[in-house]
Amino acid sequence: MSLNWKDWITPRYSADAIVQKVAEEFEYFDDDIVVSTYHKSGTTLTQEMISCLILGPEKTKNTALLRRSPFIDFYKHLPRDPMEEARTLPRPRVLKTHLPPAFHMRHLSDRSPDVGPKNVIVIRNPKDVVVSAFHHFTGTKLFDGKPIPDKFSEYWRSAIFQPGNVSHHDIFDFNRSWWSFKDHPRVFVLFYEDIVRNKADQVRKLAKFLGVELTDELLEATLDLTSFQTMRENPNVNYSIAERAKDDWKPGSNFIRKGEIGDWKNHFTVAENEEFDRYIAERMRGCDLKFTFE
Ligand code: PPS
Repeated sequence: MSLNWKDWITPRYSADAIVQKVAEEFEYFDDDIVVSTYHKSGTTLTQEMISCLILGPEKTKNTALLRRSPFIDFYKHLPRDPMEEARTLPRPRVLKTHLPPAFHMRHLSDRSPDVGPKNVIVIRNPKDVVVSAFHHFTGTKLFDGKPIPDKFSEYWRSAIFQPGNVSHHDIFDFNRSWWSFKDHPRVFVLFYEDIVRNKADQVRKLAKFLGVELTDELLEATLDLTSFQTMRENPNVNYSIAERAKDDWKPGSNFIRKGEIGDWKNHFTVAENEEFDRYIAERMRGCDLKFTFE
């Protein structure tokens, strides 16, 4: 699976010049950790887990997420360019992107075990991703340009069958292309559903990949700070209650929304679900990546 970054459809949150800069110029260090996900797949939760392990629970608790873990391909509505923000951070840095491996080929093409940033990928089943994205995109006032369909039946078809239409590129290309790097020594793939089901196990694996000594105390603090309830109530993580961003969210919507596996069952009709299942089977043919739907 190879996707050239120039074929990527720039999502609405970014701009062509920004993604080009990430692909060609942004300077990474070998001790960087880059969380790369298709949107709504558990990015924030994973950033929080890594932040606890690398930056420590105190800093994680008391600093706004965007200040300690910049979203480098994002450019809208921020007082500072996130790539600039990243340049000023002490190392090791914890960075976020929503970009596929094609954007990281400057370092991924080197397969030496100690060269290039460590890449943590999070994959979530596409049905729950599309549900989560629907609530995010219809719940904020941030997405200008072409209207976002406010009926779920229109939204999911648009998001899945016309990538780039509502915002992002194709979810199958994205996940298949990262999955093809799963054995790369600097790549670690996590699944959202595994984190929700057994976070302690995933934190242990993550700590091993990151080379962090995980004491019982650190594990405990990480689990506490990344519980759904704690993250929902934390204005440093939840944009819907953060002083600077809360006005962008419509009443009743929440960035840290439900945090469950299988909310798609409350959104798709039986016929829509069958249609989506057929499409998923077609798009995942020949790939051993398996999604968890329930
Ligand atoms: S984004 O906007 O792309 O960065 O969103 P992302 O962080 O990738 O995904 C958001 C979804 O993750 C859920 N979430 C959590 N689930 C379980 N536990 C914790 N602690 C947690 N924190 C965030 C969040 O609620 C979104 O999923 P939905 O299904 O909408 O609830």
